[in-house]
Amino acid sequence: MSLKAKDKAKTPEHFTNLKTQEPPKNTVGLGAIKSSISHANQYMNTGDALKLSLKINQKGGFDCPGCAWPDPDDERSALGEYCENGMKAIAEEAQNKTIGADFFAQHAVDELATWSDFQIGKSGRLSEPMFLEEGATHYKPISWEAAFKKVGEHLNALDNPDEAVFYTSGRTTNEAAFLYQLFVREYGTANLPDCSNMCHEASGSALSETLGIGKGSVTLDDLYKAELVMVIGQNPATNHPRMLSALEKTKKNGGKIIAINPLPEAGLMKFTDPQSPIKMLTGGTKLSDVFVPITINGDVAFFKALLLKLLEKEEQDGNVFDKEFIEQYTSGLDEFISDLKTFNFEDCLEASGVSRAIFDEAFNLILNKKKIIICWAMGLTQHENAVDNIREVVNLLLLKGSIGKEGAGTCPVRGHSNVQGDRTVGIWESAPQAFLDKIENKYGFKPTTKHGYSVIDSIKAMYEKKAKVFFGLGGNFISAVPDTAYSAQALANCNLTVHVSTKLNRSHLVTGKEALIFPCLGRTEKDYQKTGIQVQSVENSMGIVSSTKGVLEPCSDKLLSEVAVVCGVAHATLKGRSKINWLDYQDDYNLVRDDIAEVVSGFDDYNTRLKNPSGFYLPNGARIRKFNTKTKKANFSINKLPKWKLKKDELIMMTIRSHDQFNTTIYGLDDRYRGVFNERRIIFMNRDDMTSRNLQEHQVVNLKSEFNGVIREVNNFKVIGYDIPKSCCATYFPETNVLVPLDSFAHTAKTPASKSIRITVHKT
Ligand SMILES: Nc1nc2c(c(=O)[nH]1)N[C@H]1C(S)=C(S)[C@@H](COP(=O)(O)OP(=O)(O)OC[C@H]3O[C@@H](n4cnc5c(=O)[nH]c(N)nc54)[C@H](O)[C@@H]3O)O[C@H]1N2
Ligand SMILES: Nc1nc2c(c(=O)[nH]1)N[C@H]1C(S)=C(S)[C@@H](COP(=O)(O)OP(=O)(O)OC[C@H]3O[C@@H](n4cnc5c(=O)[nH]c(N)nc54)[C@H](O)[C@@H]3O)O[C@H]1N2
Ligand SMILES: [Mo]
Repeated sequence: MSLKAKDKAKTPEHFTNLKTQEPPKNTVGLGAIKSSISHANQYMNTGDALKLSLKINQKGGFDCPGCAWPDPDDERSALGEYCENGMKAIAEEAQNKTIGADFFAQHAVDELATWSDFQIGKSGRLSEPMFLEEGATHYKPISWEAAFKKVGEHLNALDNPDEAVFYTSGRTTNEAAFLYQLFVREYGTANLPDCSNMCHEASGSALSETLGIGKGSVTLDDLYKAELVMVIGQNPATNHPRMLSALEKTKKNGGKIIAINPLPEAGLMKFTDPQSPIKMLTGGTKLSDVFVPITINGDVAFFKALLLKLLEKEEQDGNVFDKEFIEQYTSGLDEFISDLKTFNFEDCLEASGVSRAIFDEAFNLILNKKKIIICWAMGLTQHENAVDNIREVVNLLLLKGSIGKEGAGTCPVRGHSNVQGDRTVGIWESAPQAFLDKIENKYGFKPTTKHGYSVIDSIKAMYEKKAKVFFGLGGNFISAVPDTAYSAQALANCNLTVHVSTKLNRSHLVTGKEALIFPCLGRTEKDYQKTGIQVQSVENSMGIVSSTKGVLEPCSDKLLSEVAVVCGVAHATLKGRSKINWLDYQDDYNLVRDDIAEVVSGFDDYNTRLKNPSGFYLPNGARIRKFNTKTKKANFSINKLPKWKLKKDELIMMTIRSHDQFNTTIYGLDDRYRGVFNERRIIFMNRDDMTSRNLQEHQVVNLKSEFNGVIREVNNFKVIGYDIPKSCCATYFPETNVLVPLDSFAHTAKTPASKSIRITVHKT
């Protein structure tokens, strides 16, 4: 009997032999170098590893597929501007093992689904297009031509283009992303959910409304010049390691750092730059001046406590707020202040879970600073009140006039290496009308003005059989999305699921009636086309667009670039009725960039400017105090305290990344900086919460979440006593996505609330 979709979607529940030790007090240094070399050695040959390490993030080299942190403008390390986890990302992509017809003939889909994500990822690079026929147990090879035709037939057979969903993950380059959204719009829908919906969507919503641009406002240079950097809900040592070098510079220039996080993440404490031999010997830099161990989702409360005390001081001394800035550039101060006054300081502080002593330390650092940067990531964006979290961050910056000047501003730290660029060039289910008008002017078809499905809406639509074809440009949809069992059924309800991928992942195993795998080139590989090797481009977290060009030979001659895949699908689907010569683009990506230059603001002379080895900055209103909001000013906002209360026995759980994973790609089974080795099925708990439940270290438990009367359950996790606030706990994603309710998401942004899930812990 074949496995049900929900069983294939779940990660296997067996243990891999947990070992724990005290978490280290310092990050990077020798451990990181050892770990990156061992990853490179294990999966790549030495020549390739060396070639890559010399070209990564170098001018004229390729953009690291690891994260979206920007490259220094002037002084890139000759050793290679890389980090341990960047090295793991490229070792994973550039591994020398490939899988094709033989592998899939040997392993049935049901068998592969019983493998762990770690095993699935280590099977090798996908090397040829594969097709899973209806009712078949194994994928079989298919030619590109037949595969494109199949997609076209399915899309053209739908009653309405809105019955198809086109997902994007944030590694897709600007060129591929632009063509993809163009195809989707010409086909007739705006169903363009993307990983950003699960990531920084809440930042985009809050920032657009308050500052008129959905992106951050600072550059690396600002970070170096800030008097104070606050790092909130972010674990840079693991997820943006090169940020630590920037923070070290902030400190060297006299800046202070406050970290706000339920976990004392090692990287927030102390850092040793692996590229500085002297630092390696002398033991590194202390990073955080104040560490605030906040309770999960206590951020609005903590900010309100700060704002109340700042207001009190301003009323006393009159020199805390930047009144000139407020007067000239902002709107809504009076309403904001009168609302703030309705809150009680003690209540807010209590709700934040922070002691008065630590509050005072943080407050004193903020009080007189005029150049403040606030950085944040998923710890703020993945809550039901995520948009409020970020609007409250903006309130603080506005009071301090800390926006649109050197050393000050917003810094949402993006995840995927081109997630920001994808949105800029049109991957957006609710794109602005001005953009759609430009498409119409340029191409002569009228894109639908109806908003398309976000990730959550897409899942519901597939579940309810309103959407019948799922196409994924990159990513690992089933493992990334919430509510695994429901979402698996949603995919299984489709007529066709298609994934454009570099590596095998669980989404290839939880399929519609028919399924296709399209293997594509990765960032590290040379992209040969008719007019020669192609360059592509990406935008980093700070709005700099730069080129990326692979250096290795493709791992198989049957791979296509993402651009070529999109052109192939578009041609096969729209043939005859398209206004666009799709196949021309794949021969010469300069043509794509010429189009982007015409359609997307900020890209004039794209092809010429891309030749600048450091890339170019996109316009950013907030940076120059031009706030493109409804009021044409920066807006203060009014935010409520979140009102959830835990039931007796309930804990609030955040799903986080270990040090050895990139989202759903599991590089290894260790989480070195948290002292966890060889196991992912663990739950970090406060030791008092363990005692009150009579739980021992490494005891095996099952976890349940209840939401609107529905109970979700996962089995087999080992308890680890950890330095985490009471009533809070943490597990790794994707293992616990099963527990994340689909209907628990950020208001207005629909980011799944995967950092605040109420659970109960049960002995087995
Ligand atoms: N190596 C590596 N690099 C990556 C990724 C990866 O998986 N691996 N993923 C990439 C992607 S797509 C993204 S979006 C980023 C993610 O980067 P991060 O956001 O750093 O990733 P998370 O592991 O989700 O960590 C969230 C942090 O927020 C804290 N936190 C959780 N809840 C709260 C809260 O309520 N308040 C506060 N103040 N803090 C909280 C957690 O303790 C944790 O330190 O990294 C990118 N870079
Ligand atoms: N519970 C919980 N869930 C979460 C999160 C969380 O913190 N907690 N985080 C959310 C966040 S922030 C994000 S961004 C999403 C991530 O969601 P996704 O972006 O969908 O997931 P990834 O794991 O990054 O995708 C990995 C797959 O991408 C493919 N791939 C890698 N490189 C390339 C490439 O160059 N081209 C193509 N075509 N494919 C490639 C590989 O096949 C690989 O298996 O997950 C979200 N889900
Ligand atoms: Mo992300």
